[in-house]
Amino acid sequence: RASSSESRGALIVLEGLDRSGKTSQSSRLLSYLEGLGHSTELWRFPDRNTSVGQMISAYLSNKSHLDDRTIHLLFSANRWEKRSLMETQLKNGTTLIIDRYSYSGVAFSSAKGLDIEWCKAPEVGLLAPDIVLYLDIPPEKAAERGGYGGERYEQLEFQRKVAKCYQAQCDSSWKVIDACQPIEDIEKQLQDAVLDHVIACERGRPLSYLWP
Ligand code: Z5A
Repeated sequence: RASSSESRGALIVLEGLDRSGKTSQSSRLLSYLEGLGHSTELWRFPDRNTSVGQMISAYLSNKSHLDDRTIHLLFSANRWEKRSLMETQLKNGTTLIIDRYSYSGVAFSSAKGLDIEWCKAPEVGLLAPDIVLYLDIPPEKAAERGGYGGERYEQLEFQRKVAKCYQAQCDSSWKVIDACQPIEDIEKQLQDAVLDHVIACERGRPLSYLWP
């Protein structure tokens, strides 16, 4: 489904395992697009600043315990509470770089054994990214980077399952980048991958909705 064909910002999503480099690369991409004169913002999910986000944060830091389906729906609600602002900003011409989105929701919850279609259902109707940049790293390599902290999902065995659940979602619309390359090489590849999308959105590519 598609709507209007007005000029707008692009919705760029970065996905990948913990420590794959999403935070580092999102900031670099932000500087690049801003440097070219494109109005750009960097967002991340979970957004821990909202009341739902605070519940998620308590869960991730093991300060609270929630049923697997309950936390899944909270992650989704955290995206829904930002959806209208997301649409407003895109229609204002601002490109959004988003560090994690619905694909994280589906990957992490289905890695726990929840049915993938059940996991995808609450995401229906959220805005679809113009491009998903997947930073691909073997879980063992990611674990070697900076060490895992104490958050709930930061365990090698679980990250292996998450990697498989990402693979199950990957299609030809994803740009898969080898995240074991030097930071600057990845940065350049991401720049090359996004520019056409930013321009196509400026020229009026219609918004689309999950799941396209
Ligand atoms: N979650 C969920 O279950 N459901 C959902 O719907 C959503 C999320 C949205 C949130 O974590 C947790 O919530 C997450 C998924 C789950 N759990 N896990 N695991 P988060 O978003 O707060 O944290 P994170 O995404 O895992 O971020 P991170 O640990 O900060 O990783 P990162 O952003 O991908 O990597 P980084 O900080 O850019 O880099 C990590 C280190 O590697 C750092 O020292 C860098 O300097 C280094 N690095 C980066 N790139 C390279 C290269 N190319 N070579 C060498 N070293 C590098």
